[in-house]
Amino acid sequence: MKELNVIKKRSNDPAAQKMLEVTAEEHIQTAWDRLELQQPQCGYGQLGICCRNCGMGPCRINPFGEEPQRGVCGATADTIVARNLARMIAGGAAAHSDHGRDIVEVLHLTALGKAQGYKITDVEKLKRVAKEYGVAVDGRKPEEIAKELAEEVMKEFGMVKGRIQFVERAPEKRKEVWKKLGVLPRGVDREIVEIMHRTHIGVDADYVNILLHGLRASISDGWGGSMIATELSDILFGTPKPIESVMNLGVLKKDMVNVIVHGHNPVLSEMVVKASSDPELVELAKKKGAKGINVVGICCTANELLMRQGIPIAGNFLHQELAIATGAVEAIVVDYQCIMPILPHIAKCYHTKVITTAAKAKIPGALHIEFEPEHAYEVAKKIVKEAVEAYGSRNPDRVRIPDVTMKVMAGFSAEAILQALGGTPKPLIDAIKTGKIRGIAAIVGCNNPKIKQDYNHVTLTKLLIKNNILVVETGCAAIANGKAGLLVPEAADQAGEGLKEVCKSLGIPPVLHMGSCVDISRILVLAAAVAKELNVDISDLPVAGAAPEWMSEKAVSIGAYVVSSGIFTVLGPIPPVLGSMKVATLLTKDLEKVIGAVFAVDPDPEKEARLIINHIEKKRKALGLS
Ligand code: BF8
Repeated sequence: MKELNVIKKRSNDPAAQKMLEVTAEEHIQTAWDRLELQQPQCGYGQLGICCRNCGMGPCRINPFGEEPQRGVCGATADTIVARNLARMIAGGAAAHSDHGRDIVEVLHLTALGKAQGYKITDVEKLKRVAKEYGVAVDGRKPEEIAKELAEEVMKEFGMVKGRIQFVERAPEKRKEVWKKLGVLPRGVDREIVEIMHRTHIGVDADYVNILLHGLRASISDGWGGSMIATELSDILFGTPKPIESVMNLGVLKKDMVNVIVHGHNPVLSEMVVKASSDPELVELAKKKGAKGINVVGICCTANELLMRQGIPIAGNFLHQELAIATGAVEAIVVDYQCIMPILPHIAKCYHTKVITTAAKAKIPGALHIEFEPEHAYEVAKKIVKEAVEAYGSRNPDRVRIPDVTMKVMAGFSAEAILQALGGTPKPLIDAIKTGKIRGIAAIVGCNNPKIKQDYNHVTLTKLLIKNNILVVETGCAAIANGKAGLLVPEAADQAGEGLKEVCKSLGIPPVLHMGSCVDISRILVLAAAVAKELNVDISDLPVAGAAPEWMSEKAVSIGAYVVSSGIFTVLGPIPPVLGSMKVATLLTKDLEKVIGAVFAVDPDPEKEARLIINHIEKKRKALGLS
């Protein structure tokens, strides 16, 4: 069995620590074990200096300055590192944006009356977004507006219009920067495809040119695909408002059928939640001896459901294997992104069914029930029924649910934040001006077994709020801090005096949960609103970003569009760029002159906090604030 001190080094979360004892006892390998087995990891890969982009390779560059210094085609380390990083951005932007496209399709089908069980929930937002797209709203039914809006939004993906509508939401000064630099995105798919073209053998070899295009594609994610996913999800399922719930593995119930929804797109999970209260299925669950059906979430699909419906969250990325090992999960229902292909292998040790639902994301060993919006409710019922049927095979002797939960308050969409402030960002700006709030930090991103689970998120967040920096969060970062008790109004007691006073007067936590990873677009909208009110660029604001435990390509795209939006961003794990000092210098230094922000990298959360505090104070000074 793994020694306790090893387990404690793996996760900061008491529920995870408990489950790591169980997995060790049961000889179940987890991501942490597999990371150990991968050591030493490939040095060329870590530095970003291997290239597999053609059949003359794979090539690698000797990092010690000796031969080979070029690939077979003659590509240098600078070209190879830039190409590899750009391809990571393409992967991330594609994932977010394809998720966005799926939402557009469901909105379109809903408008046509062809999507079973869906409806347009936020008509006010539908009209607001439609107006941005020039779609007439007066005297029209919501369905008519939604149909035309969905068709207009669909054009954003190719290059029918040659520009992305939501980019107009950025402050004028930011758009000028993008225009001057030639990085205004023309279409979401266009920019992603162009990365793949440029990084093909024998196309773009200029590392600056490659990376600038990477930024362009990332902007098409943040201000395009991701923003589309967020805004259209709000129209379909409702714009989040402050809501209370609970987090961590203790949300699994010993005497109920437990269904975990995991992945990203709310079109599946919303319907699973609906089906779980279907009287026919509840009756069946009771017949099987359960008290009912308990739906909880993992990863960003969890955030989507928490934000709009207050559905409890079982955990973040590194909790997915541990949840199955509780022995209390009947089904883990997944769509796409951040789903470990190991899940069916672990589920085999229990009665758990892993159910894949997306045609584009099948996993060997899983049960595949294809999700179609046209028959959404029926399919969701079929999925939940599989879970209910599995309850009879549960072995009660193997059920070990850690008794760990934490209360949270979530639901802070940009609209909800503005509403809490009285309809304008002015009170927030005033608090920043007086120095009660020194600035705002967005902490986002994943878990990564290279870093003690949640430790960097929680340590960094605590240090920032203590220094009167309001923290906004999304994704697995928000779940980390929710589990740690920082997403409740009482957490204001851990904040500095000024932030504490503001939070207490508004009754809000010092750490605001703004949603899933595509919802980082909400943070962009908020930053743009503040910058417009002050008549400055986003890069002038006392604002910073951080991804202290990032691991996915989506996080790379996010980092790129956050920096492109003018926000200084600190990364925990080192990205694979150190094989080229020129690329590393461009990202951490030279970008400042052209785009007004840079990356910094530090795996130590205390140093990350210092970097952010210094940056915020520097920006305050430049704005003439004390
Ligand atoms: O999109 S934070 S591990 S779940 S990639 Fe994945 Fe990272 Fe979690 Fe959501 Ni975002």
